[in-house]
Amino acid sequence: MKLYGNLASPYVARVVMFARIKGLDLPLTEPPGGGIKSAEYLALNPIGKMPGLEVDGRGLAESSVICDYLEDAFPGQPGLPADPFDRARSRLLGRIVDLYLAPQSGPLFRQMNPAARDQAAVDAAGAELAKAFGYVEHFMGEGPFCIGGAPTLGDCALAAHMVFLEKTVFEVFESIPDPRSGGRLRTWWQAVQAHAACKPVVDDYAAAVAGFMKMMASRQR
Ligand SMILES: N[C@@H](CCC(=O)N[C@@H](CS)C(=O)NCC(=O)O)C(=O)O
Repeated sequence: MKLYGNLASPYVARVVMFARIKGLDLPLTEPPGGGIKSAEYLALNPIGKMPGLEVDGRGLAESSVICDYLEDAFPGQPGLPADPFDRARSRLLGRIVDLYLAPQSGPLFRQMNPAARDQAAVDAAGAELAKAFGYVEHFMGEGPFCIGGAPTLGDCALAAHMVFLEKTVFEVFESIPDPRSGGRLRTWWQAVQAHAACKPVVDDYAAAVAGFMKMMASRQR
């Protein structure tokens, strides 16, 4: 089994963290043919995005689906809660990330350059992010993790995306606050940072995104 991609992607970071909380040894591998648009990689995953998983020569795509596969194939150390409703809530948090948080990044990326910024567009995206964080907090349990006392799929999706937003939004747009400054998301983040499987992925991923942002800034000059 091979996990393709690199840690500059929040979707790859989601799967890497999920594999770690399950105690799986699943190192990241360079895509076959040298990249995600190579003929070899596209033969496995014609979507041409990372992550991709190869299992006995067969390809699988989409980070949450890959996590679901890992959970089914390696049930030993669980990556989802035991209770069916809690399992659904953990998955739902991943869906909220994908459907309501992630779509705000495109519009905000276009406003990166302060000299050419449309503040109304920033404010609109910021309002959508605030709404989405409200959905997240609504469906989180008491914690400290998203659902209970151990990290599950929802934590992996949210933690990776939170780091992405930290580097690409909260540190860039003064008007968009980091929701981890207080309340439930603060205690959640403290738990993520204190967890032996989550923290190294968070740190490695943060370094990768910081490098990407530095490169973007140097291009703007
Ligand atoms: N919904 C996908 C999103 C994956 C995705 O967008 N990956 C990006 C990296 S963050 C990618 O591979 N982009 C390359 C491209 O679109 O050509 C998932 O959950 O795996």
